[in-house]
Amino acid sequence: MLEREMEDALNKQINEELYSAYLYLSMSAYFESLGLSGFAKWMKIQSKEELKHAMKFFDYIVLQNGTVKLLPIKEPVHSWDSVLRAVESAYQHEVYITSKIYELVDLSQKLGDKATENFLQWFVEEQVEEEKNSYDLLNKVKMVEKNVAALIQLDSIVSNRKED
Ligand code: OFO
Repeated sequence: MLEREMEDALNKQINEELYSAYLYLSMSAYFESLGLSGFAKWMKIQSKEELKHAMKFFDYIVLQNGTVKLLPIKEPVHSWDSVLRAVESAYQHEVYITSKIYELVDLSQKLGDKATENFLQWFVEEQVEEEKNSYDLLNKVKMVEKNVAALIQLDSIVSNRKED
């Protein structure tokens, strides 16, 4: 059974994850508009990951006999100044999401909600992975930033990302 405060916070996190999916889909569209189909694919896969994260929260609330409340998803940015700026925002977004997961852990501890604290451990680990993936991408883009030929080559490399 979830306390109301915990249920509300988990519902907000569903929204954060759905917004993440929206943001990465928007980045995918931006990369498509630049002709960078590899980056577009990477972001589309990331967007699908976020939907899975949202569904984990959804299913957990249901499992705990709580009520899922879907909130409005805010409009994401549609374009960025450069490839570098886009991947920088992807990384910063993951750091932000990590902070939201930590807030949920803090709340579960404050409420003595062991089940939710345990459930959130998957996300604590997942965020390490999420930050690393976007940080690696950011570093690669930094390396090739001013070299169009190298960027096109990188586009082909990142297109190898597979869905989990
Ligand atoms: Fe759901 O981890 Fe990224 O945002």
